[in-house]
Amino acid sequence: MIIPLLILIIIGTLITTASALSSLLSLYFEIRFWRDRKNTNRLINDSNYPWITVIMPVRGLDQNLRNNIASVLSQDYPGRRNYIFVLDSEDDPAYGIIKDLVKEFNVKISVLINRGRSKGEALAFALDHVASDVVVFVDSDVLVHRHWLRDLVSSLINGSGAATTYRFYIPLRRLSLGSLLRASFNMIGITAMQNPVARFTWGGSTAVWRRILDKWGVRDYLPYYLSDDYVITHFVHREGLAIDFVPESLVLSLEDIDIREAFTWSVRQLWYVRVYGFRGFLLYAVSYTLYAITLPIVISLSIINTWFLALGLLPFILGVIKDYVRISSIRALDQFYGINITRRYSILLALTSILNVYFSWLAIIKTMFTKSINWRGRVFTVIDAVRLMREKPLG
Ligand SMILES: Nc1nc2c(ncn2[C@@H]2O[C@H](COP(=O)(O)OP(=O)(O)OP(=O)(O)O)[C@@H](O)[C@H]2O)c(=O)[nH]1
Ligand SMILES: [Mg+2]
Repeated sequence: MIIPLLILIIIGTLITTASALSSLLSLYFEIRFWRDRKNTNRLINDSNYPWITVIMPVRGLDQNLRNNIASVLSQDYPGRRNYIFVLDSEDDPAYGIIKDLVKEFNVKISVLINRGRSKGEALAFALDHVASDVVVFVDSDVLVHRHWLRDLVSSLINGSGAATTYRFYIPLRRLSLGSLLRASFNMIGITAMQNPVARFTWGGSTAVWRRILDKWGVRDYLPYYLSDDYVITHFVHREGLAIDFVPESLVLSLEDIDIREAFTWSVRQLWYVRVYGFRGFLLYAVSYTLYAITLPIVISLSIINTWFLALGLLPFILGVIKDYVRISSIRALDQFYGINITRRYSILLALTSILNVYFSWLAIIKTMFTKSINWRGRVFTVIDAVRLMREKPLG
């Protein structure tokens, strides 16, 4: 009886100490990231900004579509810029909205129709119509500020191969637990962006030199992958150039969502990671399992000594502080963030990180058994994704 109890205490202490230490390290890295970040963007002469083409694939009506598109078009960018919107059909409900909206802007805009089967096919089609030095990919569900393009492209001028950023979710009309959980879950992407090893060119907002896309024939690969992020990241690495993370260009996604939809959404996000980056998925699964089992372990051990409870709660408290530091740093980047992300929302979102440990863990478990996803009305299975990938393996 004594020996099994002793083993339980030792294992329990090791697990709780590991998760307390790892959350302490995360907090340290978070503080260091925001403290050491340098912004050299505003020093570049206006005449150095290259000619760019912004490509937005669109399928369906995003909740804030009109404002999102208007923000992407209303840019304070010193160089020449074109836009390409690419839809799958004139019957798409977004088509009329885009056609109407673009009349209000005095820039060169093409609205193209590609009768394709995926986002990748739409992007490949749009790339056939690009002649500029830089391509900027942007999703229809993001709201940006006026310097978004300038800040992204500045990073390319400073020497990176691609400049990327990430999204931050805020509710559009009403705050709900679903919105908070999705927003909290989504923040793992910002963690990945802060680390050069885990960083990827996020398709929702990335600028890349066209010569890299042309040299490696990226256009020909895109239709074979459900994740454009995966393809472009691969080829920027092949080129030997850095992918830079530009927090100044963070985008906001204004959407309302309930818990059930937020869960399905999270499973879909993890499903891409499982299919295209299995090692990353495993790492994610192990670290969330560690966090998730900490609480039941310390609750059992607290029968012996209540200090175990204090040790076990530490990772959760540190997690809340880390998220609050992150959100406050984002709010301080620009008025755009300070106004749209309220203080009340920041506090609630940081607190949601506790629930998110279990939400993410359940989503990871569900993803392991998910054979197909539904992405904007299209169903894709693991078999489809793997078959497609094998037809055109990344060289
Ligand atoms: N033309 C076209 N556009 C698509 C298709 N599927 C998605 N899109 C667009 O591609 C972009 C990304 O789609 P989302 O559904 O926002 O993707 P997501 O799951 O949020 O993933 P992230 O890329 O991480 O934001 C949006 O601009 C969509 O409108 C498609 O089949 N055809
Ligand atoms: Mg999106």
